[in-house]
Amino acid sequence: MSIVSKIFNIQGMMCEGCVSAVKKVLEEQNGVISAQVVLEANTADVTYDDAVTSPHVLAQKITEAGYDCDL
Ligand SMILES: [Cu+2]
Repeated sequence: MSIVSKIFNIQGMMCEGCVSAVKKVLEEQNGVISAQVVLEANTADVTYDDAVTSPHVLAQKITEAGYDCDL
């Protein structure tokens, strides 16, 4: 188990509702401890256990929620 943080760049968030949606999707994933989503910066700072999940999985979930995410 190794706790790490990574900042994801997200495109397509227009309001605080989007921020809440992205935060919820991320925090529902196994291994995610917390997600701080910032609308103005178009970022999500995610703290997760990299033995359980990965940036690839998390970016995929953000994409499935309807936003664009570059790693
Ligand atoms: Cu919105």
